Amino acid sequence: MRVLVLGADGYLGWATCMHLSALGHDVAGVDNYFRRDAARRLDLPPLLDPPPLPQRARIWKGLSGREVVVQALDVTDLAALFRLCEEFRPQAVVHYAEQPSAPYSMMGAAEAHFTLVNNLVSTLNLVQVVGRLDPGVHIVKLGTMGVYGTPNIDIEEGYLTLTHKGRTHTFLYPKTPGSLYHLTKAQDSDLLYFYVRLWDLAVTDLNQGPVYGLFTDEAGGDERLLPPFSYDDVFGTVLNRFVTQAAAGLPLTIYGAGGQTRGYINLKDTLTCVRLALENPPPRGEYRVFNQFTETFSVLELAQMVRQAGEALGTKVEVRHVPNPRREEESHYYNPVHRGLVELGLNPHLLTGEVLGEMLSFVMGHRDRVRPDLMAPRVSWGRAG
Ligand code: USQ
Repeated sequence: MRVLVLGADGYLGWATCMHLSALGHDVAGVDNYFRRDAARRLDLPPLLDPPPLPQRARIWKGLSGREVVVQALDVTDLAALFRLCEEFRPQAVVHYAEQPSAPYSMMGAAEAHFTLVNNLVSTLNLVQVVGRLDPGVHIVKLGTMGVYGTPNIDIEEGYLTLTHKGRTHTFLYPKTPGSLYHLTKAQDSDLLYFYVRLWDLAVTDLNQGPVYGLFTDEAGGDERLLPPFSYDDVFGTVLNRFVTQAAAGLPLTIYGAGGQTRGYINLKDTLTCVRLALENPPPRGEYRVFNQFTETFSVLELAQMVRQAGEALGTKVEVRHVPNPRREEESHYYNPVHRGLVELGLNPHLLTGEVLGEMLSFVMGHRDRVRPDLMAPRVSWGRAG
């Protein structure tokens, strides 16, 4: 299959390119390097800062003999995306080219504006290009579990069937996002659903929970092929932060009471899920949604697991509650369905003490690079001014 990966430089992008390339697919990857530039501008260096795409593509070719075509390209540039697709003629496109951080989107007006424009225009451009060149191209968009929020009923996989005054209809599951970033992910889903109904596109929306991990089969022992691993308060996700904090002897930062529960997934399983979605495309005219996570945990539970894993390695881990900078429920019902990907063959890597121990040991080996000043949350969800 010819697969185009938009957002190939991010946490998931390059790992996805290698995974698909190793399976024999022809892969092209593009990125505008937003996240790399923003991390530099905001002085938030990741623990691992892999070389830019052309260098990684060369390393991968040396290792595997396989070519991944890479290019600097901004997906909000419609003409550039059109030219690329005309040339590469993808059969499927994996869309990661969105601003991925909830705190970044809540920093101020400029960041909110960038997030809204980037995330919606990139999705709209993809739809326009696919619709015009070949509406049969399968669009696999990375969504987020955060679009659902934390409703007091079970979260279904994408849709909800309602009976109202004796009549029944199936709608997209109601969305209650908790940050501007998450709101844009609800809006890009609506955009896709709209064009699926209009133009009979074939779309899979992967509503993913927070991802953790560093290791992939394809990177092997070559650190230059590992993903950018952020642990700061803007681009780092909670479990990667906790592991880094524990490895560096810093207290774990639980925001508020810590009852916030989310669906988590190992990076390796993300790659499998994307592959499964690509190998099993929906028919044209279907907007298919999968809830992409493997286990649910509260923040408190994660902290306890990291503490235990740290202690097993002889490290004492302190857990600290800090005032929650976000507006979110700290104690709530959470029971999301996640059947679709398991039915397609996902066999999850669960969060065991061993998995945490491996991550901790790796980060401990790089603890001299950890900046303690990047741990406290600095972006508040409060009203501007
Ligand atoms: N949290 C802490 N301490 C920390 C960091 C976070 O208690 O040091 C809490 C947050 O308050 C939140 C939970 O952990 O309740 C998850 O936060 P997160 O920063 O790991 O994840 P989030 O901001 O929701 O966003 C991340 C990714 C995003 C993805 C999303 C999936 O950045 O791209 O879409 O996870 S989900 O959370 O299901 O919406």
